[in-house]
Amino acid sequence: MKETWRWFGPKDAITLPQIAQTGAEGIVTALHDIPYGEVWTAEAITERKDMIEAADFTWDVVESLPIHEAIKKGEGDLTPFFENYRQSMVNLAAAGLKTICYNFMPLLDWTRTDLAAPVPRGGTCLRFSAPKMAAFEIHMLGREAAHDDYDPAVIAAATTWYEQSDEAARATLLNAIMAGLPGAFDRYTIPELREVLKSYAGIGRNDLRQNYKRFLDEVMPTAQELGMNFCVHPDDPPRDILGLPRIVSNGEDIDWIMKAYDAPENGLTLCSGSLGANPANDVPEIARSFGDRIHFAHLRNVRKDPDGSFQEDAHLTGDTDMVAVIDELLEAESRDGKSIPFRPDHGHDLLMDAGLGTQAGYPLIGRLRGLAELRGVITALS
Ligand code: CS2
Ligand code: MN
Repeated sequence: MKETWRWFGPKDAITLPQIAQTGAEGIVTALHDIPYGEVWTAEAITERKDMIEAADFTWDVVESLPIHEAIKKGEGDLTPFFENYRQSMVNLAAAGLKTICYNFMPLLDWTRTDLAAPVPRGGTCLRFSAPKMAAFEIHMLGREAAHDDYDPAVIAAATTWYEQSDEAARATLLNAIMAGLPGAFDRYTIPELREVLKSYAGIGRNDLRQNYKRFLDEVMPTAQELGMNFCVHPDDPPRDILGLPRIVSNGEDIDWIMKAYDAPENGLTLCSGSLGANPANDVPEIARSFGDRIHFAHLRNVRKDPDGSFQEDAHLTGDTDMVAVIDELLEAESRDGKSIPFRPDHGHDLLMDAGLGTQAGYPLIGRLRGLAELRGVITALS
C-alpha cells in the first residue's frame, strides 16, 4: 500500500515540504479552483503536477474530478458536460494521472454537525449528531417531511436542542453542515439551500441510479481506452439526508454500481470511515467482496451511538476493525498484483492544530498521528 496525503493545492496551509516530513510519498489532490463542469486544461494539470514532483512527490490520485449537479439531476442537455468531463480525462491521462476518485452525492459532500467536538483526552473531532441534523432539517429549514426520516426520540431531542440554542449556535450548525463542500463549491445560506433543494424535488433513488448509470455509460468507455481507474467514494454519512437520496451507502449499492458498468476500471474508493458509520455495514467484508475493484483507500474510524449519531475516533480505536480492513486490502493487492494508494482520511485536531488554518477535518498533527498508526499496522501485517 502506498502512503499518500491529501493536499488542497497552493492555498493549503500545509506546504509540500511539510508534508514530506510525514513520510508520505504520494499526493492526492484536485484543481479545486476550476468550477464544476469546466475542462481541466493540460496546462493547468501540468503546472500542478510539476509543483508536486518538484517537491519530490508523485501525484497518485485525482480527488475529485467533480461531477456537475446537472448530471446528477439528469437535467437539460448534458452533452457539453459529458464532453468536458471526457476532455478533462484525456488531459489527465496525457499527464500520466490515471486514478480518479469522485462521488455521486447529490448537493453535499461529507456532512457533519460539529467540526470541533471534544474527545476524551483532549483535542477535537468531527461529529454527526442525528438530533442536530434533524433540528436543522425540521426547525431551521422547515422541512416537514424530515419527521419521517428520524426516530421519534431523535425528533424530540432535536426540538429540545433547537429550543435551547441561540442564533450563534444555529449559525455554527449551518457552518458545520456546509463545511464538507469542497474547494470552489458554493456554501449555501438557509434560503439558498431551500431553493436549491427544490431543484431536486421528485428525484428519487431510482432516478438518481439512472442518472448515475448514464454517467458511467458516457465516461467509462473513455476510461477504458485511456487505461484509467475510476473509484467512487461512498456517501458520508451513508444515509439519505435533507430528503436527498443516496445510492453509494452499502454493499448492495456498491454491487449495483459495479454491475451497472461491469469493468475493472469502474471501481471503488474504500472509505472505512464513511461506510463504517452505518451499523449494517461490515467494512472488512465489503473490502473483501470488492477487493478487485478497490483502486484507492481512505482509512479512518468512527464510533457510533444508538441514535444514528457518530463521531470520528482515532484511526485504530473506533467501531471498525482497522487491522482487518487493512488485511483485506493487502490480500487484494497480492491477489491482483497491484499497489493501493491510501491516505489517512481526516484526523483529530490535536495540540496546536486548531490554530493552523487547515481545512476542516484535515489537520496536520491529527493526520500525522493517523498515518503513523496505519503505517505500523501495514508494516506489521506485511
Ligand atoms: C473525503 C470526501 O473529506 C472527505 O471526507 O473523503 O470529501 C471525498 O473527497 C469526496 O467525497 C470524493 O469525491
Ligand atoms: Mn473518505
